[in-house]
Amino acid sequence: MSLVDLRALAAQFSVPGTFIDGRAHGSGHINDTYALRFDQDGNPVRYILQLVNQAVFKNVPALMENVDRVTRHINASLEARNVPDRSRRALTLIPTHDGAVYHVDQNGEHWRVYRFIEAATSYDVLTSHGQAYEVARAFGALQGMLADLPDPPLHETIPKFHDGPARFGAFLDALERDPLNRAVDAKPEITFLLDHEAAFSRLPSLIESGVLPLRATHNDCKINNVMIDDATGEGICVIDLDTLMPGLTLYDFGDMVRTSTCPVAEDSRELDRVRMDLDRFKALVRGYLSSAGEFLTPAERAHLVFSGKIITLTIGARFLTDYLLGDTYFKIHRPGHNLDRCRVQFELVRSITRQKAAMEVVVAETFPGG
Ligand code: ADP
Ligand code: GN1
Ligand code: MG
Repeated sequence: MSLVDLRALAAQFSVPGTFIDGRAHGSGHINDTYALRFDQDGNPVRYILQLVNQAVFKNVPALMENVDRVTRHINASLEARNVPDRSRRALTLIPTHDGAVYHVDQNGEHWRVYRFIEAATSYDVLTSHGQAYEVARAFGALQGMLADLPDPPLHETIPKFHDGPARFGAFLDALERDPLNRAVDAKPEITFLLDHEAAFSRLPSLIESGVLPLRATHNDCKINNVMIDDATGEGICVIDLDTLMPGLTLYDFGDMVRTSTCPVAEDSRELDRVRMDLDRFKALVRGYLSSAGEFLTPAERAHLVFSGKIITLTIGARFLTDYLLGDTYFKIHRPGHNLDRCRVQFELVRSITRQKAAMEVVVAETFPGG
């Protein structure tokens, strides 16, 4: 995207000051994200400009209605409790000159602008146990704030997003079609996944039987979707609200386990360094308890360890499916990137399986009586 284009897009929004420049930003796999700078009374002030991925999100107006409602709700919740520094603790959409929360360009693409959360970092790999605590506390606090979101329920921005049988079925379809003849490069991963089919229906059947409640959840609780304050280390703001919709707290917690207990990146090629670190898991469970402990039901608590395994397995399955289909969903930055990502997930599933008993003890000790 050229500077001229970014300037023209930025001009659609009610941002005070004069456009200076803009550049690609962050490491998300889905949207195109840019950091823009504006001169405001001689000071450079940043904003986030995002192109929402329409191949992934089929109904962007419905998605933006969710984001608008939720960001207002969170801002109001912080205000009601007189929380200081609120503009860094909740995303804020900047409207267009017409008062809309997104701009549609001549190609029918949807753009939005957020205030930039400054003096905070989103990490792809955590650097301390304290950060695992903070990430979990922040996502749990978001779940808590969403508990009193008034009706109607949020739109489902991606149908069947965490539906295990649907994800497994999509993998089987891809395997059968194998359009690029790539299955031959992924034989061990394919076998591993086929061996784990039974796990995919466990949480959906507990939803169906009413054992696990659907709540408004984030659904993409990877660690780089939390901004961590550079000065205090606090998980100050949850971002990436595109998949906020009715879901399971367990899908959220599972993604925290997937992304914050492993000392190497999601796409690392150092498979021998991939493992679920029990001390990080302890910090994660404690952080989650501090904000979500009050509202989690015993059934939710009972499946916290399994959630880490099933989400890691499911996201590994999605990476493998995308690899087989030619990398059309997740952004990739090298050949074989999705297969590398898949391998890390499956290695992590093995590590979680090996440490299941010790992880259950951590949960039992952290949630006494739960
Ligand atoms: P994606 O869906 O592609 O992951 P995100 O909304 O997570 O898109 O944004 C990608 C990255 O951009 C984030 O991981 C974060 O580093 C950065 N980012 C997004 N929104 C903000 C914001 N309001 N302030 C600062 N950084 C942000
Ligand atoms: C995507 O958008 P991002 O990078 O935060 C994906 C998640 C996956 C994750 C894997 C809408 O998250 O579901 O778990 O990649 N988001 C969507 O890293 O599919
Ligand atoms: Mg993201």
